[in-house]
Amino acid sequence: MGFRFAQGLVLLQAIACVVEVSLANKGWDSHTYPYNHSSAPKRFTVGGSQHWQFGVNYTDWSLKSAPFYFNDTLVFKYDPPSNTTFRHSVSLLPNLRSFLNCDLKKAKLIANQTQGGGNGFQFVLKKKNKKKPYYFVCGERNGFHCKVGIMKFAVAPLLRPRPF
Ligand SMILES: *[C@@H]1O[C@H](CO)[C@@H](O)[C@H](O)[C@H]1NC(C)=O
Ligand SMILES: *[C@@H]1O[C@H](CO)[C@@H](O)[C@H](O)[C@H]1NC(C)=O
Ligand SMILES: *[C@@H]1O[C@H](CO)[C@@H](O)[C@H](O)[C@H]1NC(C)=O
Ligand SMILES: *[C@@H]1O[C@H](CO)[C@@H](O)[C@H](O)[C@H]1NC(C)=O
Ligand SMILES: *[C@@H]1O[C@H](CO)[C@@H](O)[C@H](O)[C@H]1NC(C)=O
Ligand SMILES: [Cu+2]
Repeated sequence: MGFRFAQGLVLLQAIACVVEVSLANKGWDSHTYPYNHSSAPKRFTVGGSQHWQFGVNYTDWSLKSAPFYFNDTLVFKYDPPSNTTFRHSVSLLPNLRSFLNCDLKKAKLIANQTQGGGNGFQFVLKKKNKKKPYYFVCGERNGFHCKVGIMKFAVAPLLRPRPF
């Protein structure tokens, strides 16, 4: 089930990208294009008002928030460790297979359990990733938050179209 779902996600993202690019290519007539593409990078709070927590569908959130462009910032907000809340963190996984399986063996922790407090942990989508999407997961409980809590999403940033 997880595999089919994630494949669907990748496909949906691909479709979203194609639509976005084909719209952007018509950007010379800004009136036909519903969005105002100012070139300023945007900030996204991951999960919107739900923040980064167990059981929220971040795939859904990312599809609805797309497109993401290079230099946009993702902000992960989550409660610092306490006796009454789940502990979360943010890790990057290296490839689609580890992402589908919530396999943390090669996970790179980018924000520990305390870094989501206050204004949250900020991550800038950099171009150096080139063709590879970013695979974000919560690595807590040895993959349980990723697998069961569905705290995972992929982002493939696009080049921001230049305004004409
Ligand atoms: C796009 O947004 C910028 C900055 O907010 C504004 O100056 C510009 O007039 C807008 N362009 C259009 C076509 O709405
Ligand atoms: C999460 O949202 C995606 C996209 O809207 C959907 O395809 C998927 O079935 C949802 N996953 C779960 C576990 O509800
Ligand atoms: C991202 O921002 C840096 C510096 O703020 C700038 O040099 C670079 O061209 C930007 N990259 C993209 C893809 O917009
Ligand atoms: C949290 O739990 C520990 C051990 O159960 C206890 O010693 C501590 O006082 C608790 N802290 C708070 C803020 O309730
Ligand atoms: C989490 O990261 C912050 C900032 O790098 C650091 O100050 C803090 O000691 C770390 N906390 C833990 C529990 O590793
Ligand atoms: Cu978590």
